[in-house]
Amino acid sequence: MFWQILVGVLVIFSKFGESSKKFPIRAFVDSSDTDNDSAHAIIEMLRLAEMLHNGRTDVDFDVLLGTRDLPPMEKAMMMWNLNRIICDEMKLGFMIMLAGTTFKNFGVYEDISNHMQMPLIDWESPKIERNDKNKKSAEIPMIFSINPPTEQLVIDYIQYKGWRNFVYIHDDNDADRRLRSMFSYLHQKSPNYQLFVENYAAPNDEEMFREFLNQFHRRLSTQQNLKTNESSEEIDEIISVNVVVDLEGSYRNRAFLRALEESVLVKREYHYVFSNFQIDENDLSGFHFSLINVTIFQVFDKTNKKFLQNRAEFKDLYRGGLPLAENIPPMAAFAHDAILVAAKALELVIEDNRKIFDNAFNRHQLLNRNQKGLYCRPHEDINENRQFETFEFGKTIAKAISKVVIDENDGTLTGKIQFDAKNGARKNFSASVIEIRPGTSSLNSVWERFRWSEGFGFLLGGDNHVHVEKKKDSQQIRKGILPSKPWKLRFNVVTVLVKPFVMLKRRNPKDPELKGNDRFEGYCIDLLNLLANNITGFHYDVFISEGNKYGARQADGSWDGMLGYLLNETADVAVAPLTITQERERAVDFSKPFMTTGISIMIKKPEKQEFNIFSFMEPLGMTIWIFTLSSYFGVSLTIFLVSWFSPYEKRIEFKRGEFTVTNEFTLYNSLWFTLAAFMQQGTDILPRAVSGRIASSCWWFFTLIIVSSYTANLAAFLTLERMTPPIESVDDLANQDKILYGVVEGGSTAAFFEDSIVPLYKKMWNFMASTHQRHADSTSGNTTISKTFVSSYADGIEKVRTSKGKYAFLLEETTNNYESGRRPCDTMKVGQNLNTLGYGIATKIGNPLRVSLNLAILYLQEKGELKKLENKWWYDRGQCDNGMSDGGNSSSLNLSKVAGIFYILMGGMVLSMLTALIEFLVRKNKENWEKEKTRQKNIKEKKNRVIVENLNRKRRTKSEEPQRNSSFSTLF
Ligand code: CWD
Repeated sequence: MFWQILVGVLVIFSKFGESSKKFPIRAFVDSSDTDNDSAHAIIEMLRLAEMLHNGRTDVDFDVLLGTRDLPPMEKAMMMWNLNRIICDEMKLGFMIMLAGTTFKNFGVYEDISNHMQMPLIDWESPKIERNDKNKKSAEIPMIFSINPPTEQLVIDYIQYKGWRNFVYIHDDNDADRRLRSMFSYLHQKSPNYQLFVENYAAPNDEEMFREFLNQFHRRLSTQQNLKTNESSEEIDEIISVNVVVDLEGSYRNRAFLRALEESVLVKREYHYVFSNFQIDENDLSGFHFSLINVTIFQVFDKTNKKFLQNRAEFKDLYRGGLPLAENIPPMAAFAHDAILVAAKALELVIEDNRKIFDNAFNRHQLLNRNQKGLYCRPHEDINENRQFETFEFGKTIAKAISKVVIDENDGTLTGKIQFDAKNGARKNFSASVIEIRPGTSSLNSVWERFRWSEGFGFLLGGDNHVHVEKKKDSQQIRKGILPSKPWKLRFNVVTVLVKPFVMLKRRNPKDPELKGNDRFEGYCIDLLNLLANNITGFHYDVFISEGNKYGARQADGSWDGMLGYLLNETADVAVAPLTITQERERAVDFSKPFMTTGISIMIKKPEKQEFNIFSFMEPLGMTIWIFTLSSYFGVSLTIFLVSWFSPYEKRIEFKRGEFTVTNEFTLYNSLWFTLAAFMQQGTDILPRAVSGRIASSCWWFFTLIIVSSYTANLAAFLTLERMTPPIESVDDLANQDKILYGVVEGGSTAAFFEDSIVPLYKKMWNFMASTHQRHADSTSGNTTISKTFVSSYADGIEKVRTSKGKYAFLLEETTNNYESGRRPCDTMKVGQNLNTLGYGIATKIGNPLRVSLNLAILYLQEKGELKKLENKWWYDRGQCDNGMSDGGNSSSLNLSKVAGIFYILMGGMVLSMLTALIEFLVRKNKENWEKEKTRQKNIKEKKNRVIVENLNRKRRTKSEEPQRNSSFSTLF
């Protein structure tokens, strides 16, 4: 290897050292319009071709390739900048200019080339014929295109396919001319062939291609639907849409192809023809073509032996230099051939006149009419007196280029190269046509290649060329895959009955029996409808999986349920809440998820808080009330006792002329004082002794806390209808054993817990298994714990409803939410989901329908259709008020909760009035009694007085009988 490299290097050095002629040519490589890889590959291929030529021993000159990288240029300044760059290069002198022009910069190259008579070999744009009025028809063109024009090929292809109309998507730049050229060729060839074209200009910004295609496809779909509705006979005809994409530059073509891949509503009947030689097979990798027919044209033959050998040598020589691009874009192949054409043209010039360039060089510096270099803008040059001079040898070289005929044997990569002497376009070239269409029996698309040769048309085996119109497609229709006439086929869709995904429609017994797909309704049924609207040919019959089984792997490796149907090809598609799991993914293909969910907990809704007229008491528990009441009496008694004992509590009062010792804190007053304090009121008596004050302060502090706690709780309690669930998260559930929980036996939820490595879920699985086990033992009469695993979701939900809050069920959120919104509205979801799951549509591995399903699902998702469906089946039809009571806003404080305080108030008032009455009566009674007592007393006194008077009288009468009277008076 070392020797090889050494020899190679020596060859190159010896060539430089030789005094052989070196003819400078200049390539302008624009990396702003191509990606970096492409620019790199172009430079590499230019160098490769230079080496190929310079390695030839049968010519005595080398080409000296100089490459000039063009920096990105602002559109407005492009003309000026590019012109300056090219002219600067020209001052150094070169004999042929090479460039990959674009529509934007072609004018600059064209001007310089024509005015300076500098031949330009263009590797990018197919020859663009200008209406140059100054140009005489016999004049040799200065510009030659390696990239062949495809107008004839496109027309031959259209005729070969028998298309009568096509859509032309173009860049707008040169579309008219190209179309004219196509139709003039068609007219020449088949004057009676009727061909209609519809024009669309592609957006300038490649980022907009996707949006453009979406709109385009939507429009075509509408047109197609209208056509199909107009005539039912047309149903047997494929209404194909043929699109010729004519974009400039590999970058735009590739971007378009990418957008096409991402575009929704792409249908199988669309046929896209990329009419430029801009797309390489490598660009197609990763593109499935499961829905779309694509045709590309190719002139680059990568299998060219000479090229491969040359490339291998080049690799060795340049090891350590530029890394070789793996992917050679077609433009790089054209650039490669441009060098070979330039070299061949120079060879022809020398062959014609060996001495022509003898005086054209001074120490490898090109002289133009004996002056160094070429000047585009002599007036700006240092030598202002210099005349404007065209390139002395330009016309000669251009003439030689027009005569060049080289092919693969000369090392070309794009076949035979020859130019039209009138306009410099390539002629007599051959191309491969690669037709790619969706596979009918597998995911792999079908590739078909055939050759086309200019002037001959399509070559099918030997030299037979085909001008016949294509026969009708007679492909076999096979079940389970997209057929060539899609509407002939009905797909079998398997599903399961699960609310609200798929349900049997209810009907009146009098109504006729429902048949086929009409028997079902639900989210999945609506989804299928949407899919059918978006995927052409997707017509289906729904059936239910036996035993309503989703699909689980059996001990022998086989699958039951829906997966089983897919695998034995009874069903083509499974549309159901089927979780995408890695185990299932190994057995079938899943679409992108159409819904995401997760395992969640379902519990019985806790009883709603009942309010009564004494609800205002509920902020404090009954024990607190009892303790408070006891404290009230206890504190009152304490205050009474300490006041009674304490001498400081006694007051000395002067009343009615005498001193008395009093204590205000009687038992009655003590009770009144503590009550007033509890009610946050004051009284006119306050303790004076320290002991009484201590007791009072403690009571005040106690009442402060109790009353503020009560106030705080009261607001929250009375304004919220609390339904505090016994558990609020999975941790709550796992860390208790009062409430049992379970899953569906053998389901994907059970598998989640069983296979989980998360300690919490493992613990839950063990709990479920152990409680279930204990149930099994209960048959022997040991335990009565109920069964935790259930056999269906319906059983699990029923169990939650009937277990009085002692059973929680773990199931997917979708069902949980649905059931929580259904009558009797007695279940609810608590906590976050335990995981994230996706439901996907399953197809048998390799079924190309998957790609269409993916696109359609993403489309429906992006348009919000899936969300709409979810709302329709979950929330719009909900039967529960989710906490909002019929009577209005539950958070308002209504009378029913606080009526008790009004009753107490009224009771208090009535009691007070009664008390007042009693007080009045008691008082009255007392007064009457006292009056009576006084009257009695008076009567008694009166009686006594009468007796005394009688006595006195008697005495007096005696004393009037002198002795008796005086003795009576002495007695008193
Ligand atoms: N499945 C489930 O396990 N729980 C559910 O609530 C519903 Cl709707 C379905 C089945 C699961 N998705 C599976 O694919 O096995």
